[in-house]
Parts: sequence; structure tokens; C-alpha cells
Amino acid sequence: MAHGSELEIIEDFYDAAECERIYRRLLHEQDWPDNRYTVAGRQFTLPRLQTWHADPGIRYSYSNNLLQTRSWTPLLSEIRTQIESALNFSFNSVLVNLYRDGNDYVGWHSDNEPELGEQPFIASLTFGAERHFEFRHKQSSENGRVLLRSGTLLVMQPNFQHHWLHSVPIDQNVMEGRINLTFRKVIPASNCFSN
Ligand SMILES: O=C(O)CCC(=O)C(=O)O
Ligand SMILES: [Mn+2]
Repeated sequence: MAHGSELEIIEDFYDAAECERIYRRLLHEQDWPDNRYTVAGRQFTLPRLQTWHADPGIRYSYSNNLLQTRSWTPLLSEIRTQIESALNFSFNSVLVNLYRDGNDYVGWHSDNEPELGEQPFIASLTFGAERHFEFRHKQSSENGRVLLRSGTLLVMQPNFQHHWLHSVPIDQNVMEGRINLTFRKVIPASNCFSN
């Protein structure tokens, strides 16, 4: 499929015991905020819980509109170091999503906000329940999906965001929770506007 070079799936990046340990720790250590937000006077409910962690000085409008920026926890830092050395890339932020059960989801989108620059490279890690990750081409009818198992590292090359939308749809067969981490590199505002 055309997405082959744009989406790389590395199963068992963490083994089952590590996944269990990480999932439990994230579930209990993250201070999950309420998922009801008010933006521009309008209230809405996010269909999952999220936290956003970034290096000092990093701002991201998507999350700054919704979420306070938190510092890295020891566990998130440890995972970041492992992902960075595996992928030979440095990330400065992570969005943590908790899908409490199969009713929680993320709708169709691509992660292409200007703050991620022209070449958004994103590493996504899954812990807990298996969920389908769906994608559909922006210009053609091409589409596909992969089952993301606990411990899987999904690497989204920049062209994946250019060409495809993705989502994690509702799955009413799923009773268990899932935590997903998407490591990102936000370009600091001062660099965004230079030249
Ligand atoms: O949960 C996932 O696998 C994807 C999450 C996602 O697309 C996002 O946070 O931008
Ligand atoms: Mn995404």
C-alpha cells in the first residue's frame, strides 16, 4: 500500500510485562483532567482524557487552548529517552491520551499544525487494550487500518500527515482502557517566525 513508507509499525517495542507496568503507572500517576472544556465561551466534551507535557518554553496552540502544559514525569522522560535512542530523533513534547474504554475515540484528523513544522515526525506508543488505528487518503478513496497492540510503536513519517487522515474509532467490544503517547517535536515560536 502507498502508506508503506509513511507508516512504520514496530510491534513488541515493550514486552508484555513492561507494558503492564507502564500502563498501570501511567493510569495512576497521571493527574487526568476533566474532559469538559470551554473554548471561546463554548463548552465541549473531549471523547477521551488527555495530558500534554513539554520542555520549558514549548507552546502548542491545539493543546494550549485546551490543556495546561505540564513538565515531564520521570516515567515519561524515561520512555522519551528510549524512543529517542531507537529512532535517533529528539522530541520535545508528548500528548498522552487515555481511552477509558471502547466508547472513547479520536476523530479523523492529521497532526499538521504549523507548530509541528513542515515535516512533522511523530512516534506513537500504545499500552493496554488493542484498538484499530484507521487512515484514509486525503485525495483518493484509499484507506486502511492496523490493529495496535500493547507495546507497539507506530512511527508516522512526515508524509503520513501530508497525505492521510487518521482516527481511532469507537469499538463497543472493548471494555478495557488504553493509553497512547504521541511524541512530537514542536518548533519553538521564535524559530517559527524567523526569516
Ligand atoms: O491513540 C492513537 O493511537 C492516536 C492518537 C492521535 O492520533 C493523536 O493524539 O493525535
Ligand atoms: Mn493524531
